[in-house]
Parts: sequence; structure tokens; C-alpha cells
Amino acid sequence: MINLEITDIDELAIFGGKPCFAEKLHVGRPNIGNRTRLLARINDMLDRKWLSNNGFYVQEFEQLICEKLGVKHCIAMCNGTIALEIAIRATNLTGEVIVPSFTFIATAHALQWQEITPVFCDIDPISHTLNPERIEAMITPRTSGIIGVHVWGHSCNIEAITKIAQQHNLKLIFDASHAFGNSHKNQMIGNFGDAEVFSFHATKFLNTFEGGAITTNNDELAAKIRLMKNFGFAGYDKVVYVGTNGKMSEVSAAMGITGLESIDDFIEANQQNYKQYQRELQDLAGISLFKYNKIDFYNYQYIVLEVDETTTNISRNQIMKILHAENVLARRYFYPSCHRMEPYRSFSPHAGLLLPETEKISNRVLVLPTGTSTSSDDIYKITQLIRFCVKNGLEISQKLQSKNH
Ligand code: T4K
Repeated sequence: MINLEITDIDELAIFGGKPCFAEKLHVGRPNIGNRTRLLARINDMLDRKWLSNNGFYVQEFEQLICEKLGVKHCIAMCNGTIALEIAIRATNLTGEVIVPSFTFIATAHALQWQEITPVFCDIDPISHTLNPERIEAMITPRTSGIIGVHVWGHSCNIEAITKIAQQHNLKLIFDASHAFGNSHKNQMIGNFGDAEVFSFHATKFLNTFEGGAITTNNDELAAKIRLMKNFGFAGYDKVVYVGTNGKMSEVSAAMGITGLESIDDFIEANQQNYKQYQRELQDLAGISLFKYNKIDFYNYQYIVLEVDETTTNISRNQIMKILHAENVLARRYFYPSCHRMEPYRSFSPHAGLLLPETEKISNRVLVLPTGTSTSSDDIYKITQLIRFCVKNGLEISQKLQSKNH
């Protein structure tokens, strides 16, 4: 194990020292499966001369996902955002839809893109997902549905949200972009609500370069989604529905199938990384790592730190700046939260008054590098840097302020 050589705050890169890492360390480095098998699939795809439009590999990928998740239908798509848009349209959402503001902007945009108003609801401070106790107060006569987001792969309080949706006759979709391979009380994510939506973007635990999918156990809805993602074509020369182009390409599906073969290795690497971060930060006052329960499966795709500045004397933003200078590109997901981004900020400038936990959490979280390309030495150095920042919190913070950082 290497030692972190910084002993004095002036040795930090932000104050002119040499960065701890020669190369940039990214959050969201892609997990890549077996290259030989991927390239063999791509060669085969080229030989078949079939590159898109519900090809051989897309069908295999969808089948594998159905088997893995124990769900009836999987419709693969070109990305998670289009999948969300299609799920929203296929479930007839209109007017207003209740969503968390603490999510990637795509969740809100997928609604607004279709002139449906996202109504932001506060989150639970522990799970970072929709707080069911806050949902009913957001329902109006225009509300047509709820979209819960399994943030960091931690499932929403599915039972409570489903009950509210049923009582108020609302459609229910889950944005499961972070939750591929995860479970909720012995059932795989992908089986809940009217439909669930996955992202297989390059930065996701399982990636298809760009990609996404909708899963559902509803036959009628699945048939409609299939039409919608292919311009509404129900056969040659026959369009029966308004549709768009949401198709996944063959090369993406080949990447997805190859990734699925290595999924246990990805989880193992992520879990080991998570445990190491946990071990090395466990006794650091003011710093906590997002917790997962012990009952469910997780992909541990995100390492999420919460910084309590009242204890650390150094803010989340200051720690991030220091890490960036050291070439650790930690990210403030999801800051600012959706309600503070356009157009939502202009539409509803006071939304934050109803979102105290969202405001608090979005000012505290920092996402750190993990995945198959993050080594144990990297994690050791990152955690030592964070420990150094907290140990010297006041001094560093004052020096940063004096230099207008
Ligand atoms: N719903 C939720 C809850 C989501 O989190 C997302 C996506 C969606 C919906 C929409 O799904 P998609 O339409 O994207 O399928 C990144 C991802 O682009 C985005 O997919 C993801 N959520 C979000 C949480 O993170 P950015 O704006 O942070 O991306 P970017 O380009 O800054 O990349 C993140 C880090 O990954 C960087 O440090 C660079 C590194 N990276 C990125 C790529 C693309 C690599 O090392 N290699 C790569 O190939 O949004």
C-alpha cells in the first residue's frame, strides 16, 4: 500500500503542490466486459448485415434481461431518456406528474419535453428517494401519475408509493436508471409500478455505450411501447400509432450481452470498493457513506459521501475542489437539484420551500470514483486525502476563502 505523502496543507495541489494522481480519475468509468467476445459479436453482426431494427442481438439482450429480472417484457431502447419519454407517453401521463427533484435532470425533462409539468416532491433523508409522506400534499386535480426514482440503486418505498397511486388512481413509473440488478424485498427491480425504466449509458453499471430499456409485466402496455419505439409500425407499410425512433442498435445490444456475462465481476469489484471506502472512512466525524440495507441485492454503482460541514469545518464544495486539483473528479450528483435548474427554476422559483431535505442533501453529497477501473490504491489515496481535508478542515477552509476559492 502506498502512503499519501502530504503532511502540510501547502502541499495540496490546490495550493501549488503536485497532484496526487498523474491521470484524471473519473466517476463513471465504463465497466467493459470481455473484449474478445464483444469483438466476435460485432464481427458476427457485420457478417449478418443486420445493424438495427429489432435484430438478433437486441432480441437476445431483451430475453436475457427478462430472465435476469424475472419480468415478462423488456423493450430495449436507444437511451434511458427516450425510454422514460416513451414510458410516460405509453402510460398516458398528462397534466402534472409527481417526481423527486433530487434526480438527474432527464427524469424531469422527459416530462417537460411532452409539456407535462413535473411537480417536485421532497425526499427521505436516509434513502434519498421520494418521501411517501410528502406525496399526497402534492396531488391536484391535474395529477396523472408518480415517477419514483431508485436513486443510487436504493429502491423507493415501493409499497407506500404504490398504495398512494392506487388510492388516487394514478399511474406509477419507476426510473430505475441506477438500479439494474438490484432487488426490493426479494423481487428484482424492473417488476414494479406500471413500468420501470433503465439506463445503460456508458457510465452505468451495465452499459450498452448508449442505451436503456423499459420493463413491464403488462402485456398491453408492452405491445404499445414496442409500437411507439418504432414509429408506430405494426408491419410493412402499416402505421397504427404515433411513434418515435427509440430503437437500440445491434452494436449496443452486443455490448450489453457481453457486459451481462461479466455482471458478477462488476458487482464484486464495486462491492469491494464500497467496503474499502466504508472501512477507511468509518471513523471520520462529519463524513458518512450512503448506506444500503443487508436484505437486498445492489450493484454498488455509486459511492456517495455526505459531508456535514458543521462537523468537518470544511464544505462539500471545498472538498470537491481539493479533490479536483488532485485529479480526482468527484461529482456533486444531483446539485443543483432539478427545481433549481431551468426551466423549472423560472416556472416555480419558490419550489425549494417545499423541498427542505432535497436542498440539504444536494448540498452535502459527493460521488467518488468506483467501478472496475478504480484500484484499491486509488481508493486508499482518495480516502487519505479526504481524511487530511477533514483533519485540517478549518485551516484549509480559511486558506481557500482567503484565496477566493
Ligand atoms: N434518470 C436517471 C436517474 C439518471 O441518472 C440518468 C442518467 C437518466 C435518467 C438518463 O439516462 P440516459 O439517457 O443517460 O441513458 C452522467 C450520465 O451521462 C448520465 O447517463 C447519468 N444519468 C448521470 C448520472 O451521469 P454527466 O452529465 O455527469 O456525464 P459526464 O459526461 O460528465 O460523465 C460522467 C463521468 O463519467 C465523467 O467523469 C467522465 C466519465 N466518463 C463518461 C463517459 C461517457 C467516462 O469515463 N467514459 C465515458 O465514456 O451524466
